[in-house]
Amino acid sequence: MTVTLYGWGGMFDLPSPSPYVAKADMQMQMLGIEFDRAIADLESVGKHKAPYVNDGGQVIEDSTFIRRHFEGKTGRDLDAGLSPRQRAVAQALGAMLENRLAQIMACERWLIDTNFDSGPRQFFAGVPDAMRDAVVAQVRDDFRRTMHGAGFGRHSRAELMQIAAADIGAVAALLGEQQWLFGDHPSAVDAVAYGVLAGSATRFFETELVDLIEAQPNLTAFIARAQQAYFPEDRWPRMS
Ligand SMILES: N[C@@H](CCC(=O)N[C@@H](CS)C(=O)NCC(=O)O)C(=O)O
Repeated sequence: MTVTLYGWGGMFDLPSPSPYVAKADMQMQMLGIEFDRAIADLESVGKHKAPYVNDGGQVIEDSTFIRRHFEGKTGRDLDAGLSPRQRAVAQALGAMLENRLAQIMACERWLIDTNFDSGPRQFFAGVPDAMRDAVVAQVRDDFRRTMHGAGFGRHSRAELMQIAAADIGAVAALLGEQQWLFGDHPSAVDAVAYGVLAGSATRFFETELVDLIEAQPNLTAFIARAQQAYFPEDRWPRMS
């Protein structure tokens, strides 16, 4: 039965522009799932977000539930080697990265004009010429409002970088000299960390996030290690 992961591939010098798509891709590989990759159609799914998966006709939305689905199906646990305490740390670390650092990363891409123009604006290339500017302005306005509501948009850029520095420092301290966050073998949160850290570290964007990560050599080595192991080549179709 065919399994397809829907998202987006090679953009912004990354295996995926979305940390959540990269996470799901990496976790499905960790579980040994054979799958195809296809460009997401957000209108076709209830949550209007990617990643989502079609597993033989069953649609699973959200990277969290994609992981649960395939762990259930394979009878495997991506955190099998972790103690209860390590599992708790992994849970907290994943939440910090996805719900805070990834949001700061998104602000850097969407709210800074030069970054938006070279980056997210590309998502709208397929919108008819006559409508494109209005659609871009609307979506960007929605993003700005969402970030204001969540609180991130109320901070100065310098304040956001202070928060990011603390988060990045925490991941670097936890990783230490280890290969993966909990030792010699990758666990689920390594995929979360890869998606968010690689997305923050890409030199495609002009952001202090790059400097914050490059100041931690163990994190740049971690990103390179994960990329080599899971994304040695781009297997995603091009966006039309
Ligand atoms: N909690 C979701 C987050 C997914 C998410 O935010 N995806 C973004 C791309 S990074 C998206 O689809 N955005 C489209 C939109 O909001 O319209 C997950 O873990 O899968």
